[in-house]
Amino acid sequence: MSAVIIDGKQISASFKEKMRERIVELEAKYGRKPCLAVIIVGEDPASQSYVRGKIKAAAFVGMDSRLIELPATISEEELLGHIADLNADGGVDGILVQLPLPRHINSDKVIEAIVPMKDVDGFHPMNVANLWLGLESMVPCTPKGIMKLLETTGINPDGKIAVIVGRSNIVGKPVAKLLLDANATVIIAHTHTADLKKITLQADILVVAAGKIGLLKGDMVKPGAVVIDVGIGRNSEGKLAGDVDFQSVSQSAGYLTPVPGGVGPMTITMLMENTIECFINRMNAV
Ligand code: L34
Repeated sequence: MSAVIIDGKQISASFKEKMRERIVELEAKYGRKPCLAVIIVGEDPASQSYVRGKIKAAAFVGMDSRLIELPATISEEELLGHIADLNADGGVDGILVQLPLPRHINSDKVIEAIVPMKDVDGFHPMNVANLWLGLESMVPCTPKGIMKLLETTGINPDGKIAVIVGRSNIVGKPVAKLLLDANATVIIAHTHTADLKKITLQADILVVAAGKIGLLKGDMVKPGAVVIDVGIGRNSEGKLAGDVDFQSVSQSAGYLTPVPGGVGPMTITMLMENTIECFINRMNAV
């Protein structure tokens, strides 16, 4: 058997098409377009590539964007100054600081400095608390994108066993909450999980966000399971690859997201959606 490949690039293109029309309507209604500000610190090639993707997507859907490129040597204080300026700028609806940040900068402090109303990543403690309480909140882009991929593919998590490998604040924890809200029975596995294979074999839906290229092999997947690969890195041949060993897992899984072209494009597309949401919230607040 061979898995159905979930085409994140195509699904994200159709979402962006709809957003493009939506933004024309929003501009007519409110007199301006949504505006996303992205801060990148340093010159990590992967981060630069993701940020370029974000700016490109903003242009595609017809929103304004600002790219703020800062040197890796910038002080925390100076970075916080840039955030304060963007917080105060009425023309900016969304603020994103690309992670990871250089070691001398405390990312928790940076995340907390972003005013929750412009927190398009949904990383601010206020948004995290609201998400876990089931109150209105900004939902982090990658988890939101994963849920949209499932929905678009016609996969309903209700009553299913969902296993998440990885417990990060950006992916593992929030996607666990979203799957729980969708009535899945959720298991979170991580680096200290004793027998990972035993756990992953139980999954009807498997979300792998471990940050270890090729971690999940075909014999760790129940036949027919839905496998979502959140990992992204370079393999020994220098090619982009995920946390899922595509070759072997595509033999046993029922559905599988590729890397590239799976979760990554959806992350960017959900960022566009969150920026529109912040824009509307702000327009209705004044
Ligand atoms: N603040 N930092 C903040 N917000 C985020 O949501 C992110 N993330 C993660 C890293 N740091 C962040 C991203 O934007 C990961 N991430 C991300 C975004 C886009 C892509 C991958 C990761 C992406 O576009 N991936 C393409 C391949 C891109 C390439 O060629 O390098 C794909 O098809 O998977």
